[in-house]
Amino acid sequence: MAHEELPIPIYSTLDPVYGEGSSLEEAQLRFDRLKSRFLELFGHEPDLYARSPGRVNLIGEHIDYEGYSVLPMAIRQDTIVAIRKHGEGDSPKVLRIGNVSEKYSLCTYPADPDQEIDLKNHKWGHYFICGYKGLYEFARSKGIDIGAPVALDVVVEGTVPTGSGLSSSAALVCSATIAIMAILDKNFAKKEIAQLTCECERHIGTQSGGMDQAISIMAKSGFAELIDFNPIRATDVQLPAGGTFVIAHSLAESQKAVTAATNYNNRVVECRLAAIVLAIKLGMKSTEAVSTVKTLSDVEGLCVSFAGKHGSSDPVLAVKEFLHEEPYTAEDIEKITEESLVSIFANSPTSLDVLRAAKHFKLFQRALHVYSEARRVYAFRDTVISKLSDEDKLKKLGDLMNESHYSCSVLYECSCPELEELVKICRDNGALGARLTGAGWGGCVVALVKESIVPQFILNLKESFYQSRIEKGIISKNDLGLYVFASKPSSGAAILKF
Ligand code: NG1
Ligand code: MG
Repeated sequence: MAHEELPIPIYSTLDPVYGEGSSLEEAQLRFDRLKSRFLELFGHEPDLYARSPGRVNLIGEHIDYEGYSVLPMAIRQDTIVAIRKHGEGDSPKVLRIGNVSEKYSLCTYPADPDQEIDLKNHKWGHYFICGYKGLYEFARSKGIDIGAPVALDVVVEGTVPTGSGLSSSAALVCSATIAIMAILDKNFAKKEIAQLTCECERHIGTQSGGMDQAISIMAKSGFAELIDFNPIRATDVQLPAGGTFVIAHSLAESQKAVTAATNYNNRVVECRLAAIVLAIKLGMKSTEAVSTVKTLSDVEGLCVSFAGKHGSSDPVLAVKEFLHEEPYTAEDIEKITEESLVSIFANSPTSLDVLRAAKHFKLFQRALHVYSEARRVYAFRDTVISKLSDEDKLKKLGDLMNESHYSCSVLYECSCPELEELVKICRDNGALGARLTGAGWGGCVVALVKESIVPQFILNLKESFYQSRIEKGIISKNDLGLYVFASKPSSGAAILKF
């Protein structure tokens, strides 16, 4: 059976997830701490645990929500959720969500899957509620009885750095969803959980694609995955020997849930507008384009038939022919769509926030990024499976990563000065390729480095990038290992019952 059809694995020991030796001992300590925190907060032990990893995206940035495939791998850092269910008769029916870290105070919510999430008042516990709502919505839509809501006690512990582009949010949403599913005695196919967690994380107000949840749920140890959407599917990608991915934090934190209207959601809206304008220019009626075209991948078919006349099936050609580089004003676009932007996005409050905040829209640049980045993902996969030597493969993968970064930085404008500095330092110190990873505007860089130079490479990064930040007191020397580390592809979500 394809692995996306399988349910989430259930283990009774830690080693299938955390391996042996020091990493197993470290994991044991985390579970011990989680259990004592649970006892301290709620006076009981948890019934079970669920864990889900963060991820690093190797290539394919800001294209998942446009329907294009991406190529991430899971990292060993993960989020663990400990959970206990109350009896049906117990009252009051509340969800109490605690954390091992003192940074995150106890959050309490009603045990009501229909509650609205208060977006104006952002709390860390909201991510748990995304999973909670998502699971009930999924069960309802499939006619599956998961019983009446009961009170739940929960404690979370996580090692994925937040706001770093490594998907701490998806790790929390996925581990929460799986923990709730398991405590209700259910288990669904991975592809169903990947789909429902992707949809439910949107309750937080970002119009995200499904990459993070898909990889967190479906990852396999030792492989990166090519993730396709509609329907969600994961194909193992075995990376060439001799190369290692090093992850380094720029120390600029990107608070996506808070900056959505000008950053993340803004780009989603720009892509939608680019897609509608392209569809109209390619001959679709404006009313039809506005009502049916949702993503740039929706218009690829039209682009191909246009480009076919030129002997090439590249949507980039259509972008260059029909969109202009100068930013579009709302009025420019409305002349083409024959409908106001406010009415096009009337059903999406978060898009209306974008319209209020935007001065203009860079349709040409955003569309060019998306179509060219989508191509690079396949070029990356084709390189991996090609007959080239491992050395040549690594060089080519590095080049593709560099091109991806350029496109993110110049066309998509989701970089920042700290990321630019760190990417340059990586390349100057021998990385075959380096790029921002995840949404950007802060967070991490991923660099492809020859295995033989990894220790020296990390030392050089510490000297050229982190040392001055340690001296300024921005980070402590003891925490360096949290900010720069080599990573191997790790395994996906699991349920743990001891
Ligand atoms: P981050 O912000 O790195 O978790 C986000 C989106 C992804 C994808 C990337 C950009 C969420 C949950 N995730 O990731 O779906 O669009 O940005 O490629 O919003
Ligand atoms: Mg996230």
